[in-house]
Amino acid sequence: MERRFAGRTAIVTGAAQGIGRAIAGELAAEGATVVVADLNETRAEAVAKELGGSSFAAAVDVADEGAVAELHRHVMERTGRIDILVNNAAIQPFTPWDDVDFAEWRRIMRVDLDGVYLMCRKSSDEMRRSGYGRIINIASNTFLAGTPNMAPYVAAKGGVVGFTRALSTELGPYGITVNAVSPGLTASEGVLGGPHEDSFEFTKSLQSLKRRAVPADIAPAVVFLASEEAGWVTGSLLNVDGGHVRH
Ligand code: NAD
Ligand code: 4PL
Repeated sequence: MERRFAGRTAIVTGAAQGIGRAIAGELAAEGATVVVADLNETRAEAVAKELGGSSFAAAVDVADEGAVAELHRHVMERTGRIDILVNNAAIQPFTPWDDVDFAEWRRIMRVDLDGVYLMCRKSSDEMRRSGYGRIINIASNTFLAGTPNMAPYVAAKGGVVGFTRALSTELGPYGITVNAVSPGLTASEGVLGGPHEDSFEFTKSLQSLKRRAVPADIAPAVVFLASEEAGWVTGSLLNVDGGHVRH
């Protein structure tokens, strides 16, 4: 196994399960010290243990400015560096748009958009100091498709793509790349057993590739963008959805 990430520290938010967990696994397998950053501390601890090596768990609510600052203090104290940030944590509610009240709209924005801002704001300070960084924001193909019953989520993910482009401009001069990946419907723990489970058959009919995506289908694209080899790619959106929206 190649060890492209030996000596690197990678923060992966929402890594206690699903797509984040798959990304954390691939980065750790190639030598990264992965910070399994998640609201769910118990599951994050279990994943960190499974990753082994120098990886560790950290409890964080990405929507809480103080908690994000504390996470960064903790990671810097433990590893002295932040090379890779994967903003993967998000909530994916499914509600007819006119049943979403303003409080619910704000809750989704806080986690899915503000959380990405808060994490980028703090991690990029450390990346600027070292003159190297890789930021990968997990968007969604719902932004490209305008998927029904997810209006606040689609809006937040559109914000993530816009912020990715703006931040790539701001951080390029410091040797930091900023990219986004947009998965399509994927069988994560969060999706299985939830309201999106019923969408698999219809989504499969729209995809070029006729099966369900699993987290392992998404992780390699993220790992590529986290690698040194992706150094000339920035401000991009890489769509990974089996040919659903064909972006
Ligand atoms: P999931 O629901 O299975 O897991 C999400 C993880 O994030 C959980 O461990 C949860 O505890 C954590 N989390 C939630 N809110 C948090 C917060 N405020 N702070 C810290 N951690 C928090 O998710 P998934 O389906 O694997 O999705 C991962 C990413 O991929 C998300 O950004 C999602 O929007 C995106 N995505 C998913 C799909 C899909 O179909 N699964 C499709 C496109 C995009
Ligand atoms: C196509 O990001 O991309 C449902 C739920 N269907 O969260 C998503 C599709 C969902 C998606 C998503």
